[in-house]
Amino acid sequence: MTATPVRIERIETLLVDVPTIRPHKLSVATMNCQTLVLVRLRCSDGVEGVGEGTTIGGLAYGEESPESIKVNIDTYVAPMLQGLDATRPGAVMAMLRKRIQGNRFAKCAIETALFDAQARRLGVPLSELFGGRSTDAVDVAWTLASGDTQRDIAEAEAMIEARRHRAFKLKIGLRAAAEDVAHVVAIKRALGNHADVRVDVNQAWTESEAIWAGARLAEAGVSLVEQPIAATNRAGLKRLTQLAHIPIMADEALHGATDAFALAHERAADVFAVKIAQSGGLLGAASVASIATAAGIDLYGGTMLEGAAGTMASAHLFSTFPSLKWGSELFGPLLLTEEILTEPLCYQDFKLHLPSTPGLGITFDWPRIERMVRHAH
Ligand code: MUC
Ligand code: MG
Repeated sequence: MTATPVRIERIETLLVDVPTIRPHKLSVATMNCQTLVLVRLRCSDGVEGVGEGTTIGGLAYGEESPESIKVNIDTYVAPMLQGLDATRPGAVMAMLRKRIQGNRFAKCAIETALFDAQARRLGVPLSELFGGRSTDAVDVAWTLASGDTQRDIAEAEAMIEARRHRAFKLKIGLRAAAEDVAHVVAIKRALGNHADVRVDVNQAWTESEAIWAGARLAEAGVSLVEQPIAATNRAGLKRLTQLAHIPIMADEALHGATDAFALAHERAADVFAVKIAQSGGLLGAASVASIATAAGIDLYGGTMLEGAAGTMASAHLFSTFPSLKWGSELFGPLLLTEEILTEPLCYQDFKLHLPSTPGLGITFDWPRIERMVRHAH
C-alpha cells in the first residue's frame, strides 16, 4: 500500500505593519515602521508552515519591496506550487528557481515555510534538516542607529547592563565621513573594552573615504567595517581588504552562492554577512556559508530586520555552522513595538536561545497579527 501523498494546498501572504521602538537610521533610509511579509503554507495533511520575506525601507535597500514580494507570490508562485509534494522542499525550490527569475526574498519566504512545515511533520527542529546544531544559542549584536551620539551611548550602556548585547554595530554613512568617524570614536571611547564596536556604511563611502576612515576607525579600536563602498565595486572591496587596516565584511555585495564564490575566489572580503533573504533562502545561505568556510572567510549571521519567523529561520541555520566567528545580529523582533508570538523569543546573556520544539519552534498570535495586517482598500 502506498502512502497518500502530502500536497501543498494553500499559500497565503500577509503584510504586517509594525512600528519600530525608535527611528532606525541607515544611510539608505530611516525606518519608523517595519513591514513584515509573512507566508502561511497549508498542506493536505493539516500541517502548516510559516515563512518571512521582509526587507528594509521599501525599495531603498533591495530590488524587492514588501508589496512586490506579496504580489509576486500571490500571482506567480502560489499557483505554481499548488498540488506539489510538500515533503520535498528541495525539489519544489529547484523547480521554482528554474521558473522564476530573481525574487530572492519571495523565494526565501516560501522555502522557509516549506522547511518549517516539513520539520513539523517530522517532529524535529528546523536546524535538524540542515545538519544539526553546533550550538543552542547564538551571540546577538545590537545596532545603534538613532543618529545621536549621546543617545547611542546610553542605549548601548543599558543593553550591556541588561546583559542583552555587548557587540554594537553603528549605522553610518549619512553624514560626512569625518563627522561619522568622530561619532563612532566617541562611542567606542565611552564603551571601552566592555563592548565590541563595528560599523556598517551601507555602501555610502567612496573608496578613498573608506581608506581614510578605515585607518582612523582601526586606531580607535573599532573591530570591523561592513560594506563600506558600492556593492558593485568588488575590485574596490578587494583593495580595501588587501590594505588590511581593519577587517572588511561583505553584505550588499553578497546575493547568494555565485557572489560568494566570486568574492571568495578574489578574497575580496574578510567576513561574509550571511543572510537567508539575500541568499534566496536557507539552502542558498547554507551554500554561502560553505563557500566562506572553504575559503577561510569568517562568518557573521546577518539580518534584514525580520520579525520572529525570519529571525528564527536564520537562527536555526546559523546554529548549524561549524563556527560563527562574528556572532549574529538577529535582533529584529526587539526593534518592534509589538509582540507577534504567543511566547516571545528568548534573548538572554547576550544570546538568542533556540527552542527545541518542531519546525521554527515558535507560535504566532494570529488574532493579534490580524489587527496589524494591511488590508487592500
Ligand atoms: C544591514 O545592512 O546590515 C542589519 C542590521 C541593521 O540594523 O540593519 C540591517 C541591514
Ligand atoms: Mg549591512
